[in-house]
Amino acid sequence: MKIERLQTIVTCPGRNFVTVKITTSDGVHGLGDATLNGRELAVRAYLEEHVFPCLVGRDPRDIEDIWQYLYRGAYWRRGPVTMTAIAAIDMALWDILGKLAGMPVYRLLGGRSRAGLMVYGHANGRDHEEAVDEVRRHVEAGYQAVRVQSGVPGLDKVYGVGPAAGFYEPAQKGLPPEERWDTALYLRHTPELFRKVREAVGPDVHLLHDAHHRLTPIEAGRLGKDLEPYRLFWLEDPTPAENQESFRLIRQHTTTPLAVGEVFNSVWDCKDLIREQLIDYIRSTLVHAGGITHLRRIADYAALYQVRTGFHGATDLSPVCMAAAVNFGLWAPNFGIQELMPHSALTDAVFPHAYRFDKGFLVMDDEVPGLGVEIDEALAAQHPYERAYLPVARLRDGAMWNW
Ligand code: CS2
Ligand code: MG
Repeated sequence: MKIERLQTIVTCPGRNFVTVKITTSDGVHGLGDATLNGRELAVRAYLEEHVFPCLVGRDPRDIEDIWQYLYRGAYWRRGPVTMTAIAAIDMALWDILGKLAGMPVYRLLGGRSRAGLMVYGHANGRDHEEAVDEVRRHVEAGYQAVRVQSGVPGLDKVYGVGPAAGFYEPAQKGLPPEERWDTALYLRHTPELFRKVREAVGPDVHLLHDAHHRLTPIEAGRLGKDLEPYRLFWLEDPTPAENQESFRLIRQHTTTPLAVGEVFNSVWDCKDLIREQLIDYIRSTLVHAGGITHLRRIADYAALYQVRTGFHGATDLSPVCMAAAVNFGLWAPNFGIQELMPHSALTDAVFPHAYRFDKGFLVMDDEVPGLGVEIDEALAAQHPYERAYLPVARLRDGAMWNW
């Protein structure tokens, strides 16, 4: 059995997705998500120009050797483009292996550790009142965990808040929109938001918040401490994590659990955070951190230090990645929680899949071989790529900041 054909399928059913399709000499195909929000065509070029020619004729079942070949053989190791490309190949090969074995990928990993994956939804409001209403709506819809983001008085636009309650798609067509940021205003208003939310929904709903890389370590420690009365499930991306030791300072000041990692692309980005137990959840995801093969290593390393998974699951991760995440989460003994920003009906039509939302959990009932996701190539072709960028943030004085 050989890898016979490798393709990238770029489609934009409301937002851009890049999908790898690998077809074997036996006619079995597998899919992998290769979407890197705002840099989609860089990954496509890396795959088509530098990866695909090296894989034709290889045995698709040699998943580990192909992973090592693409990682060590690149010489220029790591980085989001390289590791997203490797991830897509890896997911597609696991999909093929599952189809060959006639079983879902979670069975190849070691079977079910749980019936379903607890998910958290996104309650976004332009002001506190709208955010509280959105939390209530999610609780009524069955969510047991809700991430809460709101506008900040004095700031026009804030990460996580769209033009209307609920919906939020950060990537914008055209050139990167510029947003103004003011940490002092954010630090003043955020604890009040959670006081109101906790008052509205009571103590049992898991509440999460994403600081989205915007604070310094001491500011993150202060916010974590100010949020302690509201007992968050986690405070996410409190500060940029290139300097992993900066989390020591945050940890000194707060017991609010910390989650980080959606922008990480290998275990080397989080090894010290995990080993020193500076975080509680690792968010690295299958599409940006080397696929199932590498995330298994990260999850097992994290388990040694009682760090749980909390995979990224925004709308720029396609249903292919989400299907892989559900398989992974059904198996992973140290699964923590899975982010779920539901895709649009059109995206779900382009990527029919076996996972589904059920009372606050993602479940996969049928024993669908492989990842349990497909792509409707004809429908995908009706929605061509449209360049789009994530916003950038500047401070009030105009200096670039972290979006
Ligand atoms: C966010 C994402 O879901 C999250 O936690 O950080 O919305 C992130 O901004 C986007 O995935 C970036 O493409
Ligand atoms: Mg985030």
